[in-house]
Amino acid sequence: MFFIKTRITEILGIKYPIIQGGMAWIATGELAGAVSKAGGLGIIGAGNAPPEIVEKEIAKVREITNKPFGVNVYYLSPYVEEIINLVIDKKISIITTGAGNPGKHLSALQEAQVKVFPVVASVALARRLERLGVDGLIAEGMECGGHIGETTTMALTPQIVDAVNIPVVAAGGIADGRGMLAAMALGAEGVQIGTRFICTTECIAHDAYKKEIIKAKDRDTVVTGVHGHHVRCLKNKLTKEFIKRVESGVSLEELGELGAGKLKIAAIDGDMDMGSIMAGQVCAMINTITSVENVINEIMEGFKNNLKKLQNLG
Ligand code: TUI
Repeated sequence: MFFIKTRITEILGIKYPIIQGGMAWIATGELAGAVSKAGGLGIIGAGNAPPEIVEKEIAKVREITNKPFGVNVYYLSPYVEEIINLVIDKKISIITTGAGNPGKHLSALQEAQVKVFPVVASVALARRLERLGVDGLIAEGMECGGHIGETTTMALTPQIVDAVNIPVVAAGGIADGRGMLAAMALGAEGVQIGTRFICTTECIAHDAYKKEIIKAKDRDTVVTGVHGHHVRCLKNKLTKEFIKRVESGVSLEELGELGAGKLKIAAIDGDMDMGSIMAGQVCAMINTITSVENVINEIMEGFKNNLKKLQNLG
C-alpha cells in the first residue's frame, strides 16, 4: 500500500496529506465526511453560517466517519467568536482559518488542543503567525477560487517554506497528482484542494455549478474586485457587471452589495448568470463528476506514477 509520511500526516493523523478546502456553502458535512473517510482531511466550511448550522454539519461528519476532520473559520463572519467556542466545545481536532488573523483566539484553541492552520497569502503574515505559535500554514496562491491574494502558488510556497520552520500546505492550482508532486517539490508537506472536490458525487453544490466547472476552459475564470478584495470565479453575467462597475469607479461598499449572498445563489440555487461561481484556474483540468474516494485515489496514483517518472530521469 502506498502512503506518504510528512509532518502534516503525523500532526493531523491522516493517511494522505490532502486537505479539502473549506469552501463556504459547498464544504458541508457530506463532503468533509467523505474526504476524511477516504484518508484525507475533510473540512467543513463555516463561512457566514451561525453555530447551530455548523453544529449540524459536525454531527453529519461524525455519522460518516470517526476519522479526524476540521472546520474552516472565516474571519469576516459575524459569528467568529461563536464558531471558535463551538469548535472547542465539540473537540474538533483542527481548524483552518481564512480572510483574517486568528491570533487573538490562539491561546484558547491551544489550551483545548485544537490545531490551527491559518491560510496565508504573504510571507509577512506567515512569519507573524509562526511566532504566535500556530501549528502549520496553508500557503494559498492566486490560482485558487474565491477570495485570493496576489502571488502564485509556485512563487509563494517556497518563499513561505523558507521563511518558517512549521509545516506548510500548498493551495491553489492543484487538482491532480502532478500538482501535488510539484507542490511537494517546492517544500510543501501537504496540499489543500478545493475545486476538484466540488465535482464529486458527495458534494451538495448544485449540479449546474458542477457542470459549469466541467465545461470551463483554461481562460474561463476571472478575478473581480479591488483593494485586496479579489475574488476568482467563472466568467458570467455577474462578473461582467462587476467589471463594468469597477471601471465606472463605484465605491467598495457598492461592490460589496453587488457581491453579497451571490455564492449561495450559485452553489445552492444553481443560478449560473447572477451567482458567483467561485472556482480555481484548475477548472479546465476537471472533466468528471465522480466519488471523493476516486478523486483521492486518482491523485495518489498520479502522484506515485509521476514521482517514478522523475526518478527515472536521474
Ligand atoms: O477565504 C478564503 N477564500 C474564500 S472566502 C470566500 S467568500 C465567502 N462567501 C460567503 C461566505 C463565506 C465566505 C470565498 N473564498 N481563502 C483564505 C484566504 N485568506 N485567502 C486570503 C486570506 C487572507 C487575507 C488576509 C488571510 C489573512 C489575511 O490577513 C489579514 C491580516 O489581518 O493581516
